[in-house]
Amino acid sequence: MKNNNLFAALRAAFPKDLDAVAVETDTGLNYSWRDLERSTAMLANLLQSLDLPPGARIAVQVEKSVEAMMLYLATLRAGYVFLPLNTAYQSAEIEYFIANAEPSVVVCSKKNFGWVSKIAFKAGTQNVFTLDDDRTGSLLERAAALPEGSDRHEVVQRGADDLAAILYTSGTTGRSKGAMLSHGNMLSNALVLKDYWAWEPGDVLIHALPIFHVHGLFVAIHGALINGSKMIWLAKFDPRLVVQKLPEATVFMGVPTLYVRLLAEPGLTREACRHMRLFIAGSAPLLIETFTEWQERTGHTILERYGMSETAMLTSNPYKGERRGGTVGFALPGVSLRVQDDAGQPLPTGEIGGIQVKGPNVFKGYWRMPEKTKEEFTADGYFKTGDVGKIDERGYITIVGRSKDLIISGGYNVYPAEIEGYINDMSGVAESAVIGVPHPDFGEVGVAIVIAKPGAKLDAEQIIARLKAQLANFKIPKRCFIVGELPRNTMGKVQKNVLREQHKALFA
Ligand code: MCA
Ligand code: AMP
Repeated sequence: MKNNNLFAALRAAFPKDLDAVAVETDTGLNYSWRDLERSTAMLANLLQSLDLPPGARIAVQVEKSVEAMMLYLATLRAGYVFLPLNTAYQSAEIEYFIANAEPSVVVCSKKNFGWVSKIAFKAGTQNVFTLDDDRTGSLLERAAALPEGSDRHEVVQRGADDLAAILYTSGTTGRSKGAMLSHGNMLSNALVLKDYWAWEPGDVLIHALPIFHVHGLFVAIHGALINGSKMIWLAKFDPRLVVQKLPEATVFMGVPTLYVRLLAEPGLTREACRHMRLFIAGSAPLLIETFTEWQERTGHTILERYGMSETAMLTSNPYKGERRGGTVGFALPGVSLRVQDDAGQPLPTGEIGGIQVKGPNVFKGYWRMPEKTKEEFTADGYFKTGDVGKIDERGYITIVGRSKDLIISGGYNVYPAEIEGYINDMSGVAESAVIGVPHPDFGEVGVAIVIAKPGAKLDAEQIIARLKAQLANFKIPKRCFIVGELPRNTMGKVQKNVLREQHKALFA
């Protein structure tokens, strides 16, 4: 029987020479394909030795490292479900994810072990480990202590519909939802992109993104591995280092903020990019100014694509044809994409409406939220993305906005409802509105507008400081204003568009 485990497909693409370098790091440490094979086998054996139930979730909140990637691959290999968590998340956020996902294993950093393990034990998780930053009792140390032969492991049999990962994505109302992605979802997307972006032998990817979201974890890692390509691995995005490494690479992927910061590097020249084949951008809108300036500076045209946690990649500008700035290109092969009006009727070419999608890449639903899942799909099986856009006569798709109240800041999603909830819980606050405004570095950032209760005195800086103590840093509004009232329409609804207009030049 064919094994549909995603890892089996990635493993099959490893080059013949297993001693060649698979991952080169910025610390000078290199990992061969054999290292990937052996370490993932050991970690998979270790996970299996824990006697976990089928479908067990492995929740991981660790700094980016090659070992963290190996843990991801080992989880696939052993047939469990990977649950990556942003390192910026603080205790309330982690508490929610762990209570909701009920992982059998939690892996965290040494510095967070105290509070994370407390949360995990409280939620009934018996297995809490560090990865490798604390040699005693860490997962890697345990794996190394396994009996001889533990570096061999037969990839566990999985079906295409079996779960491979859960990615939490926030909702416009209520708490985060876990998007369930299967082995088949991810493999189909990886194979389509290999072809669409014309990956070729000898390609080398600069990996500079975090590995707890779709872009860095799936698009970048699967892209390189399924092509047997080497990765130049940066633990943290450093524009100078990226420019230095460009002559050794052929492919780069980044959110728009990475491109903006690279353009500020004097070393970014045509000469530095001479060896490069492809620059790919996504996760947030790429400004036409960035697109054009990049073309002028480097001679390369950035290829913009569009995706979501629930669907992986949906559309892409073409590799060979015209890459049109301001558009996200065409629906990928196998992806059906349509634009509908609010009444659920298809719209003619060029008209703006809700983007809906269907395809082998579309997720299996939200973890333990069947009702929510049902709401987000149409009767004929299309997923409602919450993005608003149009398709032109040549088939290019443009995203013009979002029907979901969402801010995308430096490629990270921030849900105003979540931040407003925290502000509204503070004493003396009557209500608040969090809006996104343009920002030269992050594309968009949050700004909080707060109304005090009668007689209460509020301090904007204190509100920001309190949020910082509770929430992931990228969610913190960059500015806070205390005002007398919020603009409302005749229905009494806060007019966020009016607030956005008022504050649009704040960071100009
Ligand atoms: C950091 N800060 C931010 C952000 N990142 N503020 C707003 N938005 C952000 N994204 C703030 C911190 O709170 C801190 O503020 C200060 O900046 C410095 O923090 P630091 O961590 O040092 O920042 P950095 O290292 O410069 O990070 C910026 C970054 C990072 C490199 C652009 O945000 C990043 O890696 N973004 C990529 C996100 C990504 O991979 N998204 C893909 C999602 P203070 O000093 O006040 O505390 S996948 C997706 O969207 C879909 C599926 C798709 O299509 O790909
Ligand atoms: P996430 O929840 O992190 O998966 O974010 C997915 C959202 O990011 C999408 O629904 C879009 O709103 C946005 N997005 C991703 N790629 C692009 C892009 N190239 N242009 C505009 N928005 C994008």
